[in-house]
Amino acid sequence: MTFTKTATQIKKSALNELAKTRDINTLAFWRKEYLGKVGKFTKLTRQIAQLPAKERASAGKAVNELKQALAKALQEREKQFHELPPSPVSRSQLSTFFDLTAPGADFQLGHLHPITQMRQYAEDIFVRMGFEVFEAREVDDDYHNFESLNMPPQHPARDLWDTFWTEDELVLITHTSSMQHRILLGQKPPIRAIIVGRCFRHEATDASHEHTLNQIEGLYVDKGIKLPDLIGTFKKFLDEFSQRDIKMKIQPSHFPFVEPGIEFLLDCAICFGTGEVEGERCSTCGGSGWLELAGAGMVHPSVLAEAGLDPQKYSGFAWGFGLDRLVMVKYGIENIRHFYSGDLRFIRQF
Ligand code: FA5
Repeated sequence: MTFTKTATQIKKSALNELAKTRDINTLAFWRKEYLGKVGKFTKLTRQIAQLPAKERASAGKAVNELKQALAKALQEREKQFHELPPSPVSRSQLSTFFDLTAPGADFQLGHLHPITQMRQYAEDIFVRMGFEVFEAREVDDDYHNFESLNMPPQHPARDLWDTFWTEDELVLITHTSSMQHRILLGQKPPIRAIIVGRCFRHEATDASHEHTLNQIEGLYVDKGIKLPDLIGTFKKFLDEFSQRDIKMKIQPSHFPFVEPGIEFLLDCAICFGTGEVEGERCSTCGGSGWLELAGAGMVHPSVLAEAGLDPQKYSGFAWGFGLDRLVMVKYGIENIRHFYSGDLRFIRQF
């Protein structure tokens, strides 16, 4: 092939490929391939020296023409890229090009769910008070959820909890008390434990009842522990958690694993204890003015004995409160179902 023909071919392929460049980055690759130190144009120029003397003049002319043509075309293409507004078309053409050095695009960071935030907040308070934090199993056996807590099979108190069972007779825990036996077993008092976990109940849901709820259990066993220790410790935590002197009511209750048993109720944050909102019954507290927060009491002697602890020597208290309800009171949330609604307008407020 003659020198001039080669030059013509290089020009043709160069202009062709130049038209295919998509941006200044691909243009840089083109420049290197044709005009770079070992590019096609440079290589062609070097061949002139090997040509017979009579052909060199026409070869030189061809090379000059080629150089001018490529330089002009390159200049025009560069101008086009600088003038090109960023359009969807040019962006889609860019899609195959990945610029490692480009700064990352902005995106909105998420954050922890309010229940998780408040669980960590509560855990920190308890750790400062000297408790150790444990996590409950979400699926457990009948023994830990019921039997070890003084509720043998057929015990009527089991009806307090509408329960989900698996086909192999495991239970989705109804309360974090399911961990009490494991924590007491083989331990030498003092025992100071906090148990956090998700619990499940077959509930008809309403403003204060969910099928999935979060409980925080407290368990404290030592020599000489009495009911006022329970009340004082729990009140101290509540004040710290809500950052105010929270209004609380205590009333008797029954749970087979405590004796005596009590309940803690908090002033409803929606109706401020009046039971009414704009002349209607307050749906958050059912019109009572109080929201039941926790079951509690002195650990039953049978529960201590089942775990190998001498009830003559040791006593203790336990509580189990609904974290979701406590967060409702702290922030004035009127319906527990917001937490699992997946509604970002709610979640983003925390
Ligand atoms: C219990 O679960 C006992 N294990 C508590 C306990 C522990 C008693 C240790 C004695 C000693 P209860 O079913 O009442 O008790 O639930 C405790 C708290 O969990 C309630 O006061 C409430 O705050 C919360 N809770 C219970 N059911 C639901 C529900 N369906 N939705 C939201 N919160 C609930």
